Amino acid sequence: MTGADGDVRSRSDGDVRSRSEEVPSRSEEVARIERDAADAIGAATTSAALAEVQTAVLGKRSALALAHRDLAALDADARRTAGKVLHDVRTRLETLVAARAQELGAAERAAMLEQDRLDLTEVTESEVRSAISRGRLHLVNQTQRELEDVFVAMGFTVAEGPEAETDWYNFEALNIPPAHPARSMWDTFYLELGQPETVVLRTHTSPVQIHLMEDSPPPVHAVMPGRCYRRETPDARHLAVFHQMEGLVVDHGITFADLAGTIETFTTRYFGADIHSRLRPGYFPFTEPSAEVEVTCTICRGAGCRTCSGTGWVELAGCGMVDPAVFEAVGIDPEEWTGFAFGFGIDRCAQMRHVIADMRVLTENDVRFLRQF
Ligand code: FA5
Repeated sequence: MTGADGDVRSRSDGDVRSRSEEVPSRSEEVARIERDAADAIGAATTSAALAEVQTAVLGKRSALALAHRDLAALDADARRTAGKVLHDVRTRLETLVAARAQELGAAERAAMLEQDRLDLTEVTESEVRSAISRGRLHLVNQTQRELEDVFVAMGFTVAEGPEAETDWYNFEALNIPPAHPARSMWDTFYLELGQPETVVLRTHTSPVQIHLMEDSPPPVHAVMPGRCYRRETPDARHLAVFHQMEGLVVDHGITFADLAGTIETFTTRYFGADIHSRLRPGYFPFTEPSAEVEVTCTICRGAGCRTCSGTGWVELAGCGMVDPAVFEAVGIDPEEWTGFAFGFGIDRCAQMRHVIADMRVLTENDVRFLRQF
């Protein structure tokens, strides 16, 4: 037996044997220390376990360190030779530890990356829960898209224009000069007064007609959806911020019959054949002749109620043949081109189609109402 205190130790029974018989030689002992240490290093399966093995096989209390201390008992020559052997063993064990540390570190990093990998296709429990309450388009936006689809199917393109308009686009080019009485029914919010131009929040989508005719020569077959603003006290059929779907057709030989046929086709496709619609003479400064499109009130089925102010009818749109003065304002020859225009209330269409007694619910954002659509 070897120990820190000498080459040979007496057995507990006090029976001392000769070195050659029972006690392993120094070199056998060192070989065993190296073998055991190498096995322990190879058996470590984590970096933390390896750190412990490193302390056990190379640290101050390791068998190797004790063997080194035993060298003191040897004479100078033997100490030098044995010291070199121990040094070489330490170097080899350190190399083994370093190699194993690299292996384990790489495996652990790979495992961590795998664990942290972001799987974008994975459906988590919270996603399943949120899918149940997933949002959707507001009824007005849904309606706008449905109206666009109906008109696109009829050969119209879709265009948009600004919500802040100069006085010229919102009024003057539409044949509504300053002080024209029609301005009072389209009173709105003024963003700038006069300097250099009056700028308003548009009261209707009709100014987009002007932009379109200025920007592209006829023929024109377009619808123009968008938000409008009016100085209005909200009630069952009116909002201060609402939406319109403008329509404009400019071509050769367009007549009122084309306008009436287009309106009829639209109302039948959007509301179904059961809805009763009519054109009633109306007045707009930018169309001549002009009309209003009305449908039987879907709330009372024509009997008269609060929503339709007791008339049994609800106005959905204004329309008419484009006034020659408008063509002249945008440089289109009214002798060559004719056209019609219309402006449907999108919120009003949604109201009648979905039988909503009071339009104000559209702006209240009550999800119990909105989630029905
Ligand atoms: C106009 O705004 C014209 N620009 C329509 C037009 C276009 C006529 C092209 C001729 C040619 P009016 O103010 O009537 O017209 O509005 C048209 C439609 O918008 C109404 O029939 C209604 O459906 C809707 N509407 C108007 N005011 C409101 C409001 N305050 N709240 C909700 N919807 C409204």
